[in-house]
Amino acid sequence: SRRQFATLAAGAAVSAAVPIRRARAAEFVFKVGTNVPESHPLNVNIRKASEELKTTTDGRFDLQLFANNQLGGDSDMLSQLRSGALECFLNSGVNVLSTMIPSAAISGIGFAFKDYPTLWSAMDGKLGAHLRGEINKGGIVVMEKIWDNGFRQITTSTKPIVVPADLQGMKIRVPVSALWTSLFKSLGASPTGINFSEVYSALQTKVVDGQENPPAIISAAKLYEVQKYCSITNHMWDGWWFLINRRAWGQLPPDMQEKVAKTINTWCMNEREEVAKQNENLRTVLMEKGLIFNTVDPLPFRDALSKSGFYADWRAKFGDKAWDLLEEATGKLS
Ligand code: X2X
Repeated sequence: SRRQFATLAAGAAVSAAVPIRRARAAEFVFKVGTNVPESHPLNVNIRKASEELKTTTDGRFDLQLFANNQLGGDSDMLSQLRSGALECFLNSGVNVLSTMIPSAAISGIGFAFKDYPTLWSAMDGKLGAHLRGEINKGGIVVMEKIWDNGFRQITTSTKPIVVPADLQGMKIRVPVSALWTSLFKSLGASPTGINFSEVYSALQTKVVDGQENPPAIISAAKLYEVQKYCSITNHMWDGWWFLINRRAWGQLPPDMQEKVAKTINTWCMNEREEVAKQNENLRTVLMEKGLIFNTVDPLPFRDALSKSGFYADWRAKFGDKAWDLLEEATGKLS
């Protein structure tokens, strides 16, 4: 029709005026959702993977990042992943993914991993393979390497946490997760499950007094604006699995699956380095922003967990087989 012709002509005039090469539409467009701000190494390295894949697949595969909860909070993104509305989602087995696959949460046991070497040998080894198996059984594809979030520290607006008694009755935000809630209840706190998308405002409006996250997130999400103290508890480690909708993954030809997996896992290794550096170095920066730091002796916290039955309860829930796999990496936990 004439109107269609007019529109086409206008479109042609516009593209002729803009000196860029017209990109061929990608054959496969995968959206990927994350829950942290753009500047976090998680997103920086997913973007790098995306650029590399654009080149190495000649534009056939387009990984489009939607960072910082643009697609909704973790609970929304998990639903979208399951329905296929979202092809990829970064989440840990301890976070909302555990509401669907409880057995994937075992890496979040309190004070399990003493340092990064212990942790990576477990997550890149038998424990990680077990966890990916559990996620696969739940109908979700998962990339081999887990992306680092880091060892977690407690921030509050009210007081530093030095001994377990300081947590008594404290209103603290935890992710939406039975294990996380149980951990902080066992330490005497009063935890509330809230998606990360709501954390800044929950702290600002004093719905909760504290939260717990690694320095890289405290910095990227500017939580120092609404928190005063940061206590180095290292109470648990957490990371993000790169999750993919099974049907979407099945549509990729095998050679492309291989290329995508390899690229994602390679940039993940770079992310791990950057996150570890940030979690180490950002302390000074955060102090300059006004956060008051204190170190913590973890032993009384671990004792409190043992006495409350935390380890025994979760061992019973996860089962001896999975628990033995965890303790093979960490040593005896209870
Ligand atoms: O929700 C959190 O606190 C975060 C961003 O660290 C996780 O994804 C576990």
